[in-house]
Amino acid sequence: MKTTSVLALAGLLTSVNAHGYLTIPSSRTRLGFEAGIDTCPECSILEPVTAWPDVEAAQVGRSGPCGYNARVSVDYNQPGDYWGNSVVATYTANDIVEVQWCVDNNGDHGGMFTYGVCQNQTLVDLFLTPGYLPTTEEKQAAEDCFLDGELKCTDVDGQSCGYNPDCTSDQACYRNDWFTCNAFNADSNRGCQGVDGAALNSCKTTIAGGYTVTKKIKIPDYSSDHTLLRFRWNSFQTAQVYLHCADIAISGSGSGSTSSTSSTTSTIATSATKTSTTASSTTCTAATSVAVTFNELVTTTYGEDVYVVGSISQLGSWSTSSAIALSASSYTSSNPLWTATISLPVGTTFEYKFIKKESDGSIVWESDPNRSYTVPTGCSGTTATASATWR
Ligand SMILES: [Cu+2]
Repeated sequence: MKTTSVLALAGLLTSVNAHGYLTIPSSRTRLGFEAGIDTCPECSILEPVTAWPDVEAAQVGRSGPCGYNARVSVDYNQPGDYWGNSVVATYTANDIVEVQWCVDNNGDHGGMFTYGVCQNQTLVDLFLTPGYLPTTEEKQAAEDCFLDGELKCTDVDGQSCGYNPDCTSDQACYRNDWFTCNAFNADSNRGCQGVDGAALNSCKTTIAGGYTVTKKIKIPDYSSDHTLLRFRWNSFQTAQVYLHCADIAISGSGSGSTSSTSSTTSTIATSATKTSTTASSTTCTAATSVAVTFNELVTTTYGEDVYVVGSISQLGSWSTSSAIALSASSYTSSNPLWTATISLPVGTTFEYKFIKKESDGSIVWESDPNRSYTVPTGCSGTTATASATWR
């Protein structure tokens, strides 16, 4: 009986084909997967909708800009225990950064994808408020804002931005500001997996193994302590759109930059009460160092301790014997948090990893690649947080 039901389930999964999700920066979906709550991160699907050839036609409905996974009944538009409460990456305005999603071997539907940042903080705050689930109207308003805040392929100097081979010049999909997968039926380097041409299982999916899809985006000239990067993939083959978001911060690009939090009057109900901290436009004493809190979710056993080690002297210059110990004072079985706060010079960019030290003295490293971080600039008293989950 058990075997039969497993086979039936496998058959179902195969018939619906799956799919893809945002992995770098860590999307809420990825965090849900790593926490064991989401058993199929590539299965958050908006369907059936018009996904092609008009890539902007679909209304996002319940899926919203962050995605709804019907398989596990998780709505990523609302912060959960493991996502949405802190940022996973801090970027600097106008920086060029690499982002990545993961397409499943069994569900590479071709098509096009895009990234976006919505610069209406009031609207985004609805998606950052614990206990608040945005309405369908609010989800659509946010998605419209993400489309307005598109991070165009063509904004990155030197990046090649092609047209989709499955799209003809008279169709709405004929645009190279979105990123494109290769031809759906190409003999080699087909579809989205052909973008990187990476090996099977270069990223994690749960159905048939994943392939990375990597591109560069330009972070907008905007600043926010906590906002969202939205990823959207429109399928060529199926009537499906895949939506995911990651919690990020964007620090201003230069001296004297002020928060560009939008004060536009929103036409939708703003039932949430959370407000973000906005930088004062009055002069302040510039911070020379910032207290950076490193939060790592990692389940440990008695006798294991967690440390952070990195490329700068404050983090031990990669020497595990000089690594900084994290505290387990807030650790619970449902929220296995290790944390440490370290004062670091503003503007410092470094790489780092978390490590576990076993009771016998042996070291367990996180898997590659190294994490990276840039200490934000700001007024004296500025603090920052780098949150992660063991990998
Ligand atoms: Cu699929």
